[in-house]
Amino acid sequence: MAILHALLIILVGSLGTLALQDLERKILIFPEATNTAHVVLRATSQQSLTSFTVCLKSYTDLSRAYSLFSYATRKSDNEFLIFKPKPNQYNLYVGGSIVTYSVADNRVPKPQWEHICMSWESATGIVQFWLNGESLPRKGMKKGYTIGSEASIILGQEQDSFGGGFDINQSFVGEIADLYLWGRVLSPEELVLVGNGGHLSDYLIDWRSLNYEIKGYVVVKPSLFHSYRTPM
Ligand SMILES: *[C@@H]1O[C@H](CO)[C@@H](O)[C@H](O)[C@H]1NC(C)=O
Ligand SMILES: [Ca+2]
Repeated sequence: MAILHALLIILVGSLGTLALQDLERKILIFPEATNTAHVVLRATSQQSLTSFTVCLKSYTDLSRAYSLFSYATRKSDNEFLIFKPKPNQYNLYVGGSIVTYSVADNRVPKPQWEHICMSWESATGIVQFWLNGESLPRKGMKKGYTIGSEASIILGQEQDSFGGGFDINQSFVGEIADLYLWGRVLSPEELVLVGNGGHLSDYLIDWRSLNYEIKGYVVVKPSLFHSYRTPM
């Protein structure tokens, strides 16, 4: 009985922090710069990746560097990382290698929601990057590589070790929404669908059925997308 009781406490305790939730029309707010606050994401299955597509929306007025999506393995903290060193630059890391995209700084006169999708495939190494529905020139890296399966996936902070090594100066401050990950490269038609808020299948991470855990000061709120004219 005592053992059962203890088990129940452990179960209830873990359910208290672990949620599987439909976040449609909701966003995560990272209200302030810290080297602690973050969200841990768990994929629907732990698998190594020879291709992926990741999409997310972000809204921030940061002008310093920050991380948008940090997927670390025990071997490589930058195994799969989307990092913005400055407002007009997007870096995608795979297996510690990097592809950089520079775009016009279009934050003036005010910050805008940014919808990004990035894909990579091991067979060719080709990286695709869509910013607000427009594709940028394709580049490539890490042909033949396989992304490790045992991952620590974190929003709000950039990992320099497995699940940690955060730097306040690379923390995200602002709002993140509609994060999806697939273990394949989406077709252009599927990307249009995703851009228009459509729902696909075979997610590894699905915003509408999200396995996540909030650590520290991160808040879930309804989105205010309707206040903005950007077609999200
Ligand atoms: C963060 O940036 C500030 C201002 O540039 C600097 O003073 C501080 O040392 C940095 N902190 C860390 C942990 O790098
Ligand atoms: Ca890192």
